[in-house]
Amino acid sequence: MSFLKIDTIVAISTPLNSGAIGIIRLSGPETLSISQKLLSKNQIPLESKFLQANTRKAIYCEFGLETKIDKILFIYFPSPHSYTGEEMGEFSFHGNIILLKTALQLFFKVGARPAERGEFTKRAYLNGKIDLTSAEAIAQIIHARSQFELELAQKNAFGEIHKLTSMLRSELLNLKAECEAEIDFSTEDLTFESMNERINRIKKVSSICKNTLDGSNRANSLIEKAKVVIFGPPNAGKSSLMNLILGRERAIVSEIPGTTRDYLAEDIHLEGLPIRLVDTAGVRTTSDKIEQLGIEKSKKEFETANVKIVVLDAGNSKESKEFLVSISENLKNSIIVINKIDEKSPDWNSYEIYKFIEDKNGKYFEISCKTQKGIPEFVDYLNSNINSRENSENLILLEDRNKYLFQRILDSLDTTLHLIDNKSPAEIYVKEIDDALISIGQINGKIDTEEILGRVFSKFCIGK
Ligand SMILES: Nc1nc2c(ncn2[C@@H]2O[C@H](COP(=O)(O)OP(=O)(O)O)[C@@H](O)[C@H]2O)c(=O)[nH]1
Ligand SMILES: [Mg+2]
Repeated sequence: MSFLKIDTIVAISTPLNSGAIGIIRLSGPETLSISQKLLSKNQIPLESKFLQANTRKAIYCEFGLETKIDKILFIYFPSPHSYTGEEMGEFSFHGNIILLKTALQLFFKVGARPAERGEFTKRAYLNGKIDLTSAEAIAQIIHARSQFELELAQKNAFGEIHKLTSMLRSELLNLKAECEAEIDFSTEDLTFESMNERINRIKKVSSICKNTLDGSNRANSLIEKAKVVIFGPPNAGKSSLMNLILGRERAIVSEIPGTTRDYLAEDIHLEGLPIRLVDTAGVRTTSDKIEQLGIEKSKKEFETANVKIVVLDAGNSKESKEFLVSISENLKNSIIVINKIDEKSPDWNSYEIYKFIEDKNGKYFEISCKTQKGIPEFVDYLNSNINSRENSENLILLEDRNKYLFQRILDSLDTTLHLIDNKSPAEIYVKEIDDALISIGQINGKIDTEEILGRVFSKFCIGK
């Protein structure tokens, strides 16, 4: 039995702006008595018998102390059948922030205290409703900035990391049991075969940890905005292509070369992934100082791009070939777009442009921004190039805390292998296996410290 007094906490759980409804959550042992002080129907206070008879049902009632401030829906969740596992109340007000803040003051007046960041979820964890990785997944869902990131967060919420660590844990426990049996009972050395088996088992766990860390690094690099840069000579149709991808007239398109003198960037989503699309100034020799600066900046953008698109003018064979030669080192990682195919120059073939691109392992598309020819194929390719690049099945979203712990497990296992290699006895390396098990426990929150909890739950918003 615990003698610690648990506070009853309250917070606004919906975003702090106006909406159809705004929800206030209340959790803790005083939930029923606090709710009763604030709720009434036709000015008659609601009785606790009534509330207890109507658990988890929406009750339409009035809210306020002497003065009623709103008509609301109230739901009472008795312990342990609530988000936190405690007694809880959910109050759906009209979604006005001044109203919600006034209501919050009334809760404080009758004995609730403001919840800290993530305190509801922390209580859910402490009451065994969710493990730590699921709690983290809730924060990841709330903060996901793209469809892709959301999907990874959802996998975690459905237990991806939990499954992984449970599997690793059982492998390591087997290994530990085996070592301990050897320490306790064996007078003879292990056979070569069983030692080999042990080493393989450790290597297997190691490689799972390594793959997990790799998958998380790749996921992060996909979540970070990919920079897609459109580059090329002036007047080739770079800005036209930018506008086509964006689906609106963002960049100025004109027949005057040098119209785009600086680079233009727009943040968009392609196939659920966030990208930064950049249109640049056409590269040419010019005496215009400002245009020169713009060209320099554009070149830098191109150099640092994750996806490089080079636009050429099919009506201008000589310039196109010269441009390709000038970027030949970048050709194999660029998508070459030959635009204005509706005005293809008669001498195009004599410049052997396709051969030049193929020799350098480049990929090209013939399009026309004017007639839209070839655009769907190009956009499909661009999408698949951005999504690349990879099967999201092997990707995983890990908090820094968990990355650190997976690395710790890996380090312990490396040390174990090293010790075995040096013929150390099981007494020595079983301690490393113990360390690895502790790290796994910290990932799941089976072994908790206040410090870990503080770090995990501070990422939440108030009211979660
Ligand atoms: N015929 C033809 N003209 C185009 C095509 N794409 C763009 N243009 C024209 O080429 C000129 C330059 O286009 P713009 O997008 O400003 O080129 P940028 O300088 O590379 O950004 C404009 O007059 C466009 O209307 C195309 O596919 N066919
Ligand atoms: Mg332009």
